[in-house]
Amino acid sequence: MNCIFCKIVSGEIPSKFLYEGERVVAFEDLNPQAPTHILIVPKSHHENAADLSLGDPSALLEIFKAAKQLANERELEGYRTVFNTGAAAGQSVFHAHLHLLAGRALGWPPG
Ligand code: DGP
Repeated sequence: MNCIFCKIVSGEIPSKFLYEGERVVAFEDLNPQAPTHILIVPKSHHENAADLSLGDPSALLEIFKAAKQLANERELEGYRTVFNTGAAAGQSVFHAHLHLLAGRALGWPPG
């Protein structure tokens, strides 16, 4: 399988991990949409968050634990967490990942 996030998780593509736990890693988004834009990624490969919830629910819990830890470390006042699911919703990497966004006013409804 030619999955870019599997290659980052395995170390085949070197990355600086901002968080590493038993089932999850986090690293900066290549194309940041806010001053803080971190991707929180399960080590196991699942196409999207819903599949992850069935295949590796512990990883889904750890993703939100990592989000809280990263937000606390950065003393973020508030932050947004997003799972894009499907190309129509903007998903471009089909390995589940949570976007953690902060550091600017985040409009609602989202674009
Ligand atoms: P999504 O569009 O929700 O599937 O988000 C995928 C994100 O992944 C997008 O914001 C850009 C980021 N991205 C894609 N390739 C790489 C990469 O090789 N390294 C890093 N750090 N981020 C990447």
